[in-house]
Amino acid sequence: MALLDSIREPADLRRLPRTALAQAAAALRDELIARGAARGGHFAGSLGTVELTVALHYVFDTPADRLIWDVGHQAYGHKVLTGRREALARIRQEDGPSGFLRRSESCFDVFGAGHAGTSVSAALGIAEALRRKGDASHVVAVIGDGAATAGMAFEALNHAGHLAGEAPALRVVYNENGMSIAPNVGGLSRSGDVRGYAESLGVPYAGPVDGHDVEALIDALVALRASSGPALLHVRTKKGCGFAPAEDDPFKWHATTPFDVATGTRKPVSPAPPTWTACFAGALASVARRDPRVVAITAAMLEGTGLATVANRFPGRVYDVGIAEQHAVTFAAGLACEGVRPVVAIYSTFLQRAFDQIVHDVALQRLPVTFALDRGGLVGADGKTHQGAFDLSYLRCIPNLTVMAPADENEMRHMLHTALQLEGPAAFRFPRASGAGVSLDPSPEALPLGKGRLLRKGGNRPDVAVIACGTVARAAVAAAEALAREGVEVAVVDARFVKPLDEELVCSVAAAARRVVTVEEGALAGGFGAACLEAFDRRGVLAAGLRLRRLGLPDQFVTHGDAGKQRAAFWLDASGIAATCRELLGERRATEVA
Ligand SMILES: Cc1ncc(C[n+]2csc(CCOP(=O)(O)OP(=O)(O)O)c2C)c(N)n1
Ligand SMILES: [Mg+2]
Repeated sequence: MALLDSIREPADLRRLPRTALAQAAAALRDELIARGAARGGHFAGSLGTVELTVALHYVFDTPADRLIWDVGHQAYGHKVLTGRREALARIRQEDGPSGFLRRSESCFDVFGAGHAGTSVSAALGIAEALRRKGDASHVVAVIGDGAATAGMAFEALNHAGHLAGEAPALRVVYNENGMSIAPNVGGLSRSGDVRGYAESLGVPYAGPVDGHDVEALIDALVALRASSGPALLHVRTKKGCGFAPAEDDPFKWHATTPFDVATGTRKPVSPAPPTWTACFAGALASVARRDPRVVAITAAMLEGTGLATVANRFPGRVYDVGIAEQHAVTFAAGLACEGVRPVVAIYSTFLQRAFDQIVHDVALQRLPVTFALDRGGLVGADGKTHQGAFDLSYLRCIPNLTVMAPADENEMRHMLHTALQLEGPAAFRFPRASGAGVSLDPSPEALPLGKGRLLRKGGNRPDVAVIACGTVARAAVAAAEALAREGVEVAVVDARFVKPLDEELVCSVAAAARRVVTVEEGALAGGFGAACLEAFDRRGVLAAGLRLRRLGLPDQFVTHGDAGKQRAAFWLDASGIAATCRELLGERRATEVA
């Protein structure tokens, strides 16, 4: 029987002779390479932690001992060893396991993750709770050098060092591979003085140990387990270890689409218009060329935000601050104080981290910082931790902030330009998707502030008005065209601005049609439709008998799966919008909508 077949859970691994563990690690690596080739997903991170995963589950009595991975992208091997080997064939798909960690998925996933830098805080809390209960189980956090650039990791270690005397026995494994997704950044990364880092915070240090030497790892982890009080073990690994293309270019192989194992060639993807990300990068490069005050900031997502191409063209004008979204925002605020025009490019989901920095450091002082939120809306395979569901709600409530959502990539170019003309802060959000492929105006213009545009008039007396925010405007037009063929006249508004909302336009269109559907790819609670509802209320349109439906994301965390299918399930595609209009017109629900 193949070795991996005999390991259904970590207890099986612990029954193996120590001499069989290197072989178990080799089998695990082959498994991860085969799975990655077949399905894609996060890749190089988990190849680097293969021996560490085997050694951790061998030395610690999981799940009684609590093993807490940071982020989760490097824990695919952990998933294999904890009974999810077959399930991994469906990872990140609707019916399969998450690409990160979830308490609901396995008792071995002690703490859910997806965002970086949480493991040490969570582990310290768990260790303290166990101490209070008199439970002597061990608690181990595994954090990468990239994740450790997050402020929370410093805060947690600092706290652990302070508690050292009363000692909840927190163990931290610090996995240094020189990489975040891109090459890692930071003074600690440069100096490599992990000992100084730990000891200066009062946490005893051990290491460094070769993270691909199972024997050495086991010895080091046994010593770590025996330590009293907090302790940090420094492990050195190679990201992508054991798969040559990933070792050579771990940046490219952080995540992958399916590929050929023999050659490392990725399966071709069908041609599509440039992504929103690429269009944003192009727009940013052109404003950077014209305006020397413009700089850009990323929090460890150089490639994901498209800023890598801008950095190549404009060396010294792009800052990668590490996984430090809070710092990114306040750093930008500081730059803006002195006349620099920073563009902060952060995914919708990660900017959640920096809410108070946006409020207290940027908006309150009206500093002209531009926020470009990529991955606004449904993100597909990354799932619950990464959905761009909340940005419109969490930005809309902040005074002084202009909030925009482009319907297509041409409009986004104008919005970036508009934001950079303003005296105060502004944000715009766009989705994880290919662009619409529209042609781009030769030079961007400043859009009139707080003005939407009527995309379709729907005759003199429309039957329904659809007021759309962002990319759903295109689906709204398609819905209106379908309804026109049925003799229903639909007006369509592209709101452009969530704030200041074009109240004049939305209220006049609503008053004329008396039936309104608002559409947004974001949380309904506090989002764009809620902004319209407030305007309708304030201006008496509601009281005059408006019939209103708001389409958006419900009050739940949306899991991983196909974003297109999810869009349809939430009625955010053309047929869902059309069906909602028919419903408002008193017809029965269209049967074609699931
Ligand atoms: C708050 C937050 N920002 C950004 C990311 C995106 N991200 C996922 S993994 C990763 C790099 C993590 O580096 P490290 O912990 O060293 O793991 P490695 O990939 O080197 O194994 C980043 C930036 C995230 N998950 N969370
Ligand atoms: Mg790393």
